[in-house]
Amino acid sequence: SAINDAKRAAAHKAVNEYVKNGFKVGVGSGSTIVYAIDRLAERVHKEKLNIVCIPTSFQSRQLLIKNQLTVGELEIYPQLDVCIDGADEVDSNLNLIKGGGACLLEEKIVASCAKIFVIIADYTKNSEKLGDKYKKGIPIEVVPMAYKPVKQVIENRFGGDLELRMAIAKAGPVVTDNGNFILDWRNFKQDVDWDIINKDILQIPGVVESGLFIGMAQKVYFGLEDGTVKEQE
Ligand code: DER
Repeated sequence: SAINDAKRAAAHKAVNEYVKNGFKVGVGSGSTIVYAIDRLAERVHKEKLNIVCIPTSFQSRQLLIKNQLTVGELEIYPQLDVCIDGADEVDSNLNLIKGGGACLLEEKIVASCAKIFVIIADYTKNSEKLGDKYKKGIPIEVVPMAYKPVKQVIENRFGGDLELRMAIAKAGPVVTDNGNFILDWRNFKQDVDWDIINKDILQIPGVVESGLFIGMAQKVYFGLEDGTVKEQE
């Protein structure tokens, strides 16, 4: 499909341009990263690259192992050369909404440890303002016992509405790789200073992490419908 071709084109370009021999590479989660892991495996095999990959979820860990890539942990490699990850939406300032796959906590930790944070995305993620394209809401990871007061505090203080993310292949709410719940915050005001709002939200007791990645990404590769790749810095 055009979207999968776009994901693949962006993923391959990012891996080709940012991964070098000897690198410690943070590897994101989701569907776009699958193409990046394929290309990493191809390059390691063809070029005999010696790289270590640090996963950001059970999903990316399993994919790395399946592709016979060397898996590392932050405990051994706390400084990474690059982190490559997808996004649910990218605004004109390269601020991101992430967490559509409920992997935002480890993704933000690993991204924060990398010298360069590179995003790979198809054209449907490219927007002017956060909320223009991604309508499922800003994911916020919370300690399960606190999800109701956190929901109320954010709705009262910032507006919109937050919904506890329910699982599909499991009864009850989604439980993240780190044992937490996800609240999806919809109908939020778009003309706001996301850096300030994000910092306020992270102070609310019970909030573990938000899917607002503000000022973190240095580069985005957008796969376009015509198969080309647009780069934004
Ligand atoms: O859940 C996540 O944070 C994913 O990285 C998400 O932001 C992008 O997933 P996608 O590549 O499947 O759209």
